Amino acid sequence: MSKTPHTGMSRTTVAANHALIAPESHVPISMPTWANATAVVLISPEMGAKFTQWLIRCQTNARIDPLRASDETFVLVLAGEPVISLEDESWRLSTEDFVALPAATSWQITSTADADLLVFSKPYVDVGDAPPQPLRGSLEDVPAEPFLGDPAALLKVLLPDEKAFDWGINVFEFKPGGTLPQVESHFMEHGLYLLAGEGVYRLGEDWYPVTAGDAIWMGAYLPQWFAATGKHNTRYIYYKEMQRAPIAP
Ligand code: UGY
Ligand code: MN
Repeated sequence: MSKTPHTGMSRTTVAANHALIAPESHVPISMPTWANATAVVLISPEMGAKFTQWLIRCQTNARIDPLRASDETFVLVLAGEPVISLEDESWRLSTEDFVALPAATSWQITSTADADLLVFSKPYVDVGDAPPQPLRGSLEDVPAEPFLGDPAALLKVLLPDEKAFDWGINVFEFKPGGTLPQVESHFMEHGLYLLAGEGVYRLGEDWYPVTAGDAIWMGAYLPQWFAATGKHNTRYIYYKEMQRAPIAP
């Protein structure tokens, strides 16, 4: 049987303050308390980030639970129909539904069939107020607003911009030719996952062709800019710190 020869080429790049992880580099790992599910750790403190971004693949009878009580967790369903069970309720989710699960909350995700989850997790930065409640939504229900007035760059803000939430998770949708309006540089990090489309991402002094399924880490102050190419809209979901000073609390 013939096998395509491997060329040793990949778009995956890991630098001191940014990374691009392309799908051909994924290596799954099991977790000690999970069943029938594997994780590709796309971004983690091991590369210099202060958060973790995961691609979790569930098989039949999958079960996932929190790995660290101090971490809050955001889950976007990429495919499948998993169920999330909280202390006194459970929610059946479908593709493009999301949940935000506070730290120190007991929860479990189960799936009777294949499901793919994109997950962000990080230690919650408590500033002494009541922590957020578990939150659920669906991407289609979140209004898309022109970013800085630009109708070619539409932004969906998935979490409330309130002090209980120390992070923001947003979805950007760019029309072909749409761009970020400025080369940004800010103390907040980003973890990003391209849901659809393609484009060119400037990360520091390098420009990378990127496409659906790519993950990107942007460290603090990394100059960043994006231009959407291709004939269809490009969408990415990303994490950033919110509502906290650079050294918090
Ligand atoms: O919210 C942001 O900082 C966003 N505009 N950055 C990005 O998309 N790279
Ligand atoms: Mn940014």
